[in-house]
Amino acid sequence: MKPQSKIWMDGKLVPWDDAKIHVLTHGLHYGMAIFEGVRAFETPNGTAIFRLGGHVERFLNSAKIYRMDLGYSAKEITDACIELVRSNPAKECYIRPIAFTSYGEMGLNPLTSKISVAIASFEWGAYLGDTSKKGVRATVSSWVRIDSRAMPVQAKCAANYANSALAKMQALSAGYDEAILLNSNGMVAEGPGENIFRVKDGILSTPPASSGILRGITRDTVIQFAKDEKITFYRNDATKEELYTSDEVFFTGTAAGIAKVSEVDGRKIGDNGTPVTDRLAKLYDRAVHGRIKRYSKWLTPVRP
Ligand code: PPE
Repeated sequence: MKPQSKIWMDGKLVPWDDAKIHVLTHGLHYGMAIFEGVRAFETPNGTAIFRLGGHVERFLNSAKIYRMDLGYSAKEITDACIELVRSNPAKECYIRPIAFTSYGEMGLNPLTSKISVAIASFEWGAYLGDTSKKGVRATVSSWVRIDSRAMPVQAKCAANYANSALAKMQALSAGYDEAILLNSNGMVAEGPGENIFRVKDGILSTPPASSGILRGITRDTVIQFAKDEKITFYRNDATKEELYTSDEVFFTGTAAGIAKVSEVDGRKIGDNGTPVTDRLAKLYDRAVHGRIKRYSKWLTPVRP
């Protein structure tokens, strides 16, 4: 990781190397950390943060689900993200707000812990590499996606990512690039850090929120594109064999962007072209870089 100059920590900007916490930090031991992933892009009007409002809202909702009192309003978190990006050298960056139960007492009860809030920004290339040509080779994991009866999937909690990491390691060990997790009903849920879409006979679809997924902001962006472009779109459940026989499959996420899938468990996907994925990926690329006027409402300029 290439260091930036500042990190926002508990209300102020501190030098990158000083943003440290104690090894007995409560959240490190019990998984009590909620976080976001946001990106800032270069636009014709300078660096701008994409869909910051939606990310801050989800951050506050994650905190609410875990009964964490952040002590900062949506506006304060928003302003902190802007100030941070402005203070750091990168023109395009990934922004990681995180809130966690901090150092003080050990023992499971999180309610006695103080909550720390930090925001870091750093350069981070496409999560799954440049997939525009080769595409991602994915495999359906034997790890089942966490179920909202056990853990709230809608909260972006660090603990959820133990499930993701198990699936990711399994996929990599088997020689694939990425995992696809099914839910406890055996239906397609999502990737370890991405939502998933498929295209069959020109119809775009993605699993509904009720399938136990994180309601992705990139997923929402793609749904909005589909509406605007008059692409037929449904939220519906799919089995893994429906993925095997899809014309196109792609992942979406802030880190991953729109990442084309070229294979699922040895079945080639998209051999006959990926016109819908390519069209949506191109729109996404242009929208985040401020090149489409109707989507400029999604961009918060860092230097107004
Ligand atoms: N599902 C999961 C489980 C998930 O972690 C993400 C984001 C998404 C869907 C897509 O959500 P959105 O970014 O709002 O479109 N994963 C974040 C963290 C990845 C990481 O490895 O760290 C991200 O993409 O920022």
